[in-house]
Amino acid sequence: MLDELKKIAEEVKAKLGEIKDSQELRDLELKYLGRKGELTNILRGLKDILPEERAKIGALANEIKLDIEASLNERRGAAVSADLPALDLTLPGKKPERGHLHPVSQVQEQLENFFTSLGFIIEDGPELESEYYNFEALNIPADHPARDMQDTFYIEEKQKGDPKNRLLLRTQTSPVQIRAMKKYGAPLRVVVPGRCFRYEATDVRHEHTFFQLEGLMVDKDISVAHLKAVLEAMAQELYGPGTKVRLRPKFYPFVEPGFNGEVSCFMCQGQGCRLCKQSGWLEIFGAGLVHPKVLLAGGIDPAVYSGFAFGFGLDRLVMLKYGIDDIRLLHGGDLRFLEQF
Ligand code: FA5
Repeated sequence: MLDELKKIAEEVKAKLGEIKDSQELRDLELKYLGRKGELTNILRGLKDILPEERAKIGALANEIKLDIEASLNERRGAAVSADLPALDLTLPGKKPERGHLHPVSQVQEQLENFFTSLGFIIEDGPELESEYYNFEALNIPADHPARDMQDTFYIEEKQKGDPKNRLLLRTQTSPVQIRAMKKYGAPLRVVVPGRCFRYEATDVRHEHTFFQLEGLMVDKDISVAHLKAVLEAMAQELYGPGTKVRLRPKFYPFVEPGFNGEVSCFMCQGQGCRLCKQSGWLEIFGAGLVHPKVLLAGGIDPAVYSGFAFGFGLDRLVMLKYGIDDIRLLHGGDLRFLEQF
């Protein structure tokens, strides 16, 4: 038995030198000190040998066991580090992925900053709007043909009775003109960015869901000159100094007179190119002087106050800015597209 013990001690010593990782270390520990390990068996067998030999062999066996345990513990740290992959400090780090604002939000933010610098406040309105605010209050009665231009999604259960209670998805941000006038009175300077909806057959320039930005200024003696000055400053903020604005007559029931607003093409500086279809001008907004009936609906006396209003599609501005030829890409959710901005 003494020989056996010595043999075990020598074997363990030799094998410890060859250990490469913590798995091998665990195997070695089990082989000798495990429940059925070789040394454990010898210690268990001590009870069957003569008492005079038992003390001597027992002492040696215990000594060897403690020795092995100490050596195993000594090797443990090195074995665990061997498990870890080599650390290469020269490898490039992993860049955490970061999101960014949607291009429509970027342009919206730029315009909000611009208009607040001119003293405009920013107002929100409900996307689920009443028929009254979306149409009636804006001088578009139920039988008016202008409603055909802005067909929308109606909420079925809410189609009876007073138009103030009938609900639809708003087709424009203009209803917030009325809400803002009622809330703040005159004088007033407000811009309203927001989501709008129309019952459209979608194509490269039309979406059923898109964004507009509305502007409204009400004060004494407001004229088309004020409108043009503000729009020109905005166009220069968007497209650079030297950008010009031209207003051409267009009918909107809630303004009188009404205009189709164009800016000189920023690609060709008005010379004519593919973007402006050789005209030198880009059509970007609807505008006009607020109709007296609209001021009245907002609780403002048209004999004392006048105002201008404008509205444009933020998606279209983004399309122009980046040369995007299909509006449906903007809200299609394809990150390969969005990551370019
Ligand atoms: C209006 O919505 C008026 N409320 C604008 C206005 C405000 C005029 C204040 C006068 C005074 P219009 O229907 O033309 O007007 O739409 C304005 C802009 O919204 C369009 O020039 C376009 O840029 C955008 N737009 C309209 N329909 C869609 C659509 N289906 N998809 C994407 N953009 C659209």
